Amino acid sequence: MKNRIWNPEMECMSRKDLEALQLSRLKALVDYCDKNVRFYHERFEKHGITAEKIKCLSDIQYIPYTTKDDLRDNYPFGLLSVPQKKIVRVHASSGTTGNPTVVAYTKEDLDNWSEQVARLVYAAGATDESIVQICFGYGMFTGALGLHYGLEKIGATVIPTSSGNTEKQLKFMRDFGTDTIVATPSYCLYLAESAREKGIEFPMDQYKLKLGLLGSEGCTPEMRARIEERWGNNFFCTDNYGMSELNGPGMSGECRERAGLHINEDHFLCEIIDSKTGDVLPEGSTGELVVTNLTKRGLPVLRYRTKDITNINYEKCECGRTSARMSKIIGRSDDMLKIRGVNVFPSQVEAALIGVTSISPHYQLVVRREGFADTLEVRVELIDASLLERYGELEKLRKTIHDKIKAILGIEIKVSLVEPKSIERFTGKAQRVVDLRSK
Ligand code: DLL
Repeated sequence: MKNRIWNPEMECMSRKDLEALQLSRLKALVDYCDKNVRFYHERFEKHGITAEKIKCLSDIQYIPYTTKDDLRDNYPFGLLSVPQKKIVRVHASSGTTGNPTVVAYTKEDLDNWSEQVARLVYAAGATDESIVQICFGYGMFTGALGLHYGLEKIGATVIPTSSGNTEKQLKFMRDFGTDTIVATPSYCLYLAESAREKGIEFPMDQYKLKLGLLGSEGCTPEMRARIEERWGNNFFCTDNYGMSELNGPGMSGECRERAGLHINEDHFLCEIIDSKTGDVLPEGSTGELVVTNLTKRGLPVLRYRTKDITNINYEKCECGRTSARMSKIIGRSDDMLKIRGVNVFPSQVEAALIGVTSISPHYQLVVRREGFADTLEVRVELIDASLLERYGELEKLRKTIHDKIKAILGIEIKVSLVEPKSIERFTGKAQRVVDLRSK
């Protein structure tokens, strides 16, 4: 399939023109926040920041970071920059503790958001002929409505099935001839497995799925290969990244080259920082992504600390776009597990597991404190329960998995092989880690 570009003027801009646009938008945003958001006004005053003092993009470093706690402390509407009557939509993302993070959109914000998503879904291969089933939960989560509006913008036929009810999802897929799915990678895989289970009644060739617009959680290349193989029929999926505080989906996504996630740089100014020291890192470094949403007006965020670990490549892509590309998210600086001094990301374990035969791709990491040491148990589901009765084979499999994970993480772990379907399934983001250390 040829690489198609929704908005060539913006997506293929020269870096010089792009940076000039970013600078003028940054100055306008600083001025806007200064005049309209007390929180930013007070911060700017304290640090002597004014729009006139921003002379080049790197002057952004004089602006303090905004964090999730800042949004929570101003719950629900303390960071609004317009009277409530100008707000046309509110979303929220729940955290593990404290108040949810509330985000709000003006009419103009929704238009920008749809444009951002339209570019990415078009780059992935969706068109006005696509029939798209959105299996993200509609509600306070930004995923469903974000993709919904962007896909409608390009003229696709949108089927808002929302999350859950797997039987019905599969029925609509077959009956409506759905060719594109929007879901988390884990749910997309779960649907494929469920479709295969019903294989005799409804053979796989009854499904017309060709494209998966996946996102909202990590997906290793190995996991992606598994999803594509399970759906078969040349199913192709892309990784899409975003977060509620930055509108939702629409910040970045893969094109058909799948060589990094294209950032909508005219809207999002990105930096990579050292998450411990807060220092901005040189181009090409891996670290925490910090994003300024240059065009957001309802509830603007400046230098937002995403906690997501990635790196950015500024070279032109084979697809023709000049926009920078971020690598797949390597992990979060805060879901990163530190086990006996070693950083562990769930995605590393996933990469080790996929490719091992006889196990399903469902796994769980259980962290415990035993005495003074932290221990990691990796629970992995078998495909065939009868293996549990064949001790020799079971032990061999356990050792294979153990050695693979140990080689990657460099620490001792315990591997438990558990019965098929005993690890909880999620229709939203999968919860891979059970941390029992504080219990
Ligand atoms: O997950 C927005 C979204 C919806 C993106 C649908 C893509 C598709 P939140 O619920 O606020 O927003 O969660 C944001 O999810 O900081 C990442 O840690 C993680 N995340 C999102 N997309 C990816 C991805 C939406 N493609 C948080 N890969 C972010 C890895 C992702 N992690």
